[in-house]
Amino acid sequence: MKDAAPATAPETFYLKDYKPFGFEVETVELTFKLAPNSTRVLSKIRFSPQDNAADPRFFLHGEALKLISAKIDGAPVTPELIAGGLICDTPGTPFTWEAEVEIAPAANTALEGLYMSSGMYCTQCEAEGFRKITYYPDRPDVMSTFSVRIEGDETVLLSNGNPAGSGEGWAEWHDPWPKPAYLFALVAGDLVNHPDHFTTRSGKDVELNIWVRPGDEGKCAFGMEALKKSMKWDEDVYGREYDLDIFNIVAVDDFNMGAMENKGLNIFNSSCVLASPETSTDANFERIEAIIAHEYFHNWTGNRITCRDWFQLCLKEGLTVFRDAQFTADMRSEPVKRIEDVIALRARQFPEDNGPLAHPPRPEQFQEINNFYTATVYEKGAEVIGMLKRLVGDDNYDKALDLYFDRHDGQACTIEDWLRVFEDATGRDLSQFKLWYSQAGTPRVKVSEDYADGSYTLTFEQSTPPTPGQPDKAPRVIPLAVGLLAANGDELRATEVLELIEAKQSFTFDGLASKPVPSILREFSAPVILERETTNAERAFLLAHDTDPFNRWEAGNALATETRVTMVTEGAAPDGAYLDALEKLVRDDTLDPAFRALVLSPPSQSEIAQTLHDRGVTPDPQKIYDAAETFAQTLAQQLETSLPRLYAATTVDGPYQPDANGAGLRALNGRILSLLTRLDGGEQAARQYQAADNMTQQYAALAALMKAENGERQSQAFFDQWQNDRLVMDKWFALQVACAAPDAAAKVATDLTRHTLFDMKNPNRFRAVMGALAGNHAGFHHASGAGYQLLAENLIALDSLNPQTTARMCAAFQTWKRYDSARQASIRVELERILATEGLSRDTHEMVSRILQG
Ligand code: 0A1
Ligand code: ZN
Repeated sequence: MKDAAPATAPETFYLKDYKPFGFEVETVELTFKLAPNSTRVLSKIRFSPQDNAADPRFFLHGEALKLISAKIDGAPVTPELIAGGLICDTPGTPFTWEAEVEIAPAANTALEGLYMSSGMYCTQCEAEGFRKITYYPDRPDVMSTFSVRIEGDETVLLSNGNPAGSGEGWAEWHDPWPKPAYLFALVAGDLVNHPDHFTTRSGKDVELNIWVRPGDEGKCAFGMEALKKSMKWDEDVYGREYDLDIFNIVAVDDFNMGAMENKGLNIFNSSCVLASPETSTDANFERIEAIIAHEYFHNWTGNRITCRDWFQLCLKEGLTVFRDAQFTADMRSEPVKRIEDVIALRARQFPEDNGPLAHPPRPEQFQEINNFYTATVYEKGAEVIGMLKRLVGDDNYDKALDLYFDRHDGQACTIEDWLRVFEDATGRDLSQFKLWYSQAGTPRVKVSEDYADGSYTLTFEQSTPPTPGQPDKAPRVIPLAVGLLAANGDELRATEVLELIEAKQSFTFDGLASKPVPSILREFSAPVILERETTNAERAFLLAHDTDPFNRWEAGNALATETRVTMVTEGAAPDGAYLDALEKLVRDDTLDPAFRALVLSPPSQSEIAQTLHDRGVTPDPQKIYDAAETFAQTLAQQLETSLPRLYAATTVDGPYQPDANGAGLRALNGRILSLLTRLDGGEQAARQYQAADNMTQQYAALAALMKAENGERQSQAFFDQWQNDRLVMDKWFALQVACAAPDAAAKVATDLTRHTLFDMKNPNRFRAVMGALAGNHAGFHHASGAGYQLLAENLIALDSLNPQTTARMCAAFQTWKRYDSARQASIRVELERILATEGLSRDTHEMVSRILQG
């Protein structure tokens, strides 16, 4: 089921070329006769030509389909089969198209269209997978109601919408809400369910189910609670009610992404829904809650209001990520969620935005849309909405959203529609703001300050480095949340949002008795890089006193970065003042443990490499690794006398609960344990491992022990205990590689690819090993080039099976221009080797070409 190799240069699609489809699709009726190697799909589709349909011929997408028969209004027709679909004459008046095609789900390792995973049938149609199921106008602006009949031997036969009848070996479904084909879904398998129900605020009873393979039914309760909380939250906060009689979630083992919001039938990567205290960590629980919410929230932002075309992807994804972040903040801790999101943004989106793959949240061209499910579209797309909300204010945001739902329900929309809603609701001109959607790159905001006669002036200068295809950028609207502190820590000015609209602009605060300490970009009010000359003393002051929790953490993060940079570049010892500040903070029991854990978590080695590169220093991965080790060892020694007390004080008693408070304590406890292990050789960690009744503590202990003497033995014990649990085994695979020393990482990963439980066709397992390799900074970038070579070999092997996952993982090479010429040369060899692979997919071809060119 591999995509055909691009014989010539692959076709590029442009936003500016958008044209509506010439026909309306009134109804779609599908019948599936399931068989692993020869599923028959019968379609009966009612088309009516639109006024603008000058051409009576129509084009339907179709890929990897065997056409058995086609009819128009009951009479056989012979369409012209072309690459990517078919062309057929039509009567020029409303007509019924009928086709029968054959497909082979068991051979579909690309996991797009209808495929099989562990014996069950399932589908993935976003973005353009429906065309692998039958001939159809597979574009999001073509919306229709679907009726589906499934014939198969499986005990559970599911599709979108409401059940419309069932019997021995068949089931029928009807979805009353018009939808694009990318939201179509079908599942058939011998599954078991975890049932529940939810009463909507208007009193409608909705049947809820989580469907899983037998044996997994004990891992559904948490996901179900998350679903009910999401349904309630969307009613309370956005006024959005669920709109079908039933909501089904299915867990599948083989899935390219996290989950999919198919109408009424969400399909989840099992790693993103199955949870139990024994097998899932706190981080897993939090992620599962967020993804369940994300998919559920799509019911309104994505499904009821969808995208006109795939260039508008961030319309649904940015908004839905923003909504799920609000939900998590409400369910857990707002500042902690914000800090976590900014860490993730810097780790995933900043490298993208500042490298060869940079693109605007609304791209203007693509070869393969699957390559644009990116951190920029999702996370930066959400940041843009956060800025909009900050600029118009909370009440106006609510007003605009109400108008959006009222005005556009049932439509396929654009970013222009979205912004017009805000303009109409608030009277504000958003033409400059719109640049956030069209310009790539992370803006730099340089700050300078001046104080005289009680007046304090902040001057900001914005600029954005060139990105592929965009050498020059216009100034954007940047909301800068700023507060001012007095030297004793008192807040002189509460947070105020300054609107930077010029390339250079000043703001003055009057009536100040002395020069204040500014706290700029509070809550990370815009996705920019702030450049300001400051001192470690001032950073330490903000770490101790800032009233904005985000900026408090940010000050600590900046101190950590500075320390690490001077260790790498000057061979300096860890900064004593910073170590003292950290110690004080860690011991401050009045602070939220989750916050303390975050302050204690060092910036990633990759982030240090980026900082060095930004400052004109070529990063040496081994030196960065050594500095990280030295710093952790020094910190452990500094805290030596307090560690046992802190460990005891942060140990959670009683049965495990995956709530935010417990998770925060355990996060801090885990950080302390890893420091303690550096001093006691793993004694405490071994005790914790033995005593642990939950995966969070078991895993934390194992991770700490991996570098200690008995790491290997412990890892074997973990394997023996969990070898039959797929999701826990993914953790085991990943941890081996993540913890490997720089010169051993490639070898460890190579051995793991030869392990009997390694399965390249399972994206989770592939990512566990190869993703961990790419994430082991010093190991991946080891001077031998072995890491690069191993990843390239595995990407080449995977490409013929699963182009989508291969292409996504090519991004591991996107930072290659940061490194020295020898490393760049080794990476270039690997990228060119991938590109020269015969039959390379369009997906991977596009990614590697962009990385090489940028
Ligand atoms: N829309 C889903 C993510 C998703 C996207 C593409 C997929 O296959 C190419 C699968 C899932 C979401 O945002 O959760
Ligand atoms: Zn989404």
